[in-house]
Amino acid sequence: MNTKKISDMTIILATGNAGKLAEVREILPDYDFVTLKDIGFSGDIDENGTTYEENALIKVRAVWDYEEKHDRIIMADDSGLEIDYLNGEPGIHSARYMGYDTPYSVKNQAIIDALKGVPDELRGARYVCAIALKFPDGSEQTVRGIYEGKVAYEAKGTNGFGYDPMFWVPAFGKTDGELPIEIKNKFSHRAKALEAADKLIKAWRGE
Ligand code: ITT
Repeated sequence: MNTKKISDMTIILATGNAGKLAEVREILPDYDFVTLKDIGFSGDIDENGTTYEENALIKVRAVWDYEEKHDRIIMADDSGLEIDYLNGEPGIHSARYMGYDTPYSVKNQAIIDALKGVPDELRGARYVCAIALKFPDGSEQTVRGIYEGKVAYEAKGTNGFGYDPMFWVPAFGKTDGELPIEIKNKFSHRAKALEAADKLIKAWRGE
């Protein structure tokens, strides 16, 4: 991806999710990402949109309203897991599904149990990631990435975060929990959306 270090520029990543932050940093290593904590933002952001893109825009706008100076690009990720057999749920509600504080080991097992006896061809699932960008001139853009998989028969592995132990990636015959993070970060919803976002950033900067 990038070959030169963009040292004169940082990006504010509007997330409180450490798993996302780690992946974003690894996928786009040439940017300097600062977090909500780094800028002293501790407010609650009401993610009341009806699409991933709307929610990602709500997050970047919350940071824009908080910042006095607008001298850095603001980025947000809104993402989720859509399970065909559950009519696309949990979708945009993935973080709050079964309660924010419910451990993912419990959420993952509940989904596997809900699909007990469901054959391979009906176990389709996908991760979706919308990235929103808000540039210092106030302009906004969104991009989306999709990562197709299946609900595993058994949760496996400890890599990644969230639903990864039950997200089966057919091309590798493993769950995201088992796959090395470099592989996930090459093919994932987040990797695809961030690759598109990187192009938009470069275009905005005239590179
Ligand atoms: P921020 O809003 O602070 O960024 P969040 O976790 O609340 O963090 P979202 O509202 O976008 O973020 O919810 C995304 C949820 O979707 C996330 O918490 C996971 O449950 C799930 N998810 C998204 N991408 C994932 C991935 O790559 N691996 C595992 N789970 C993922």
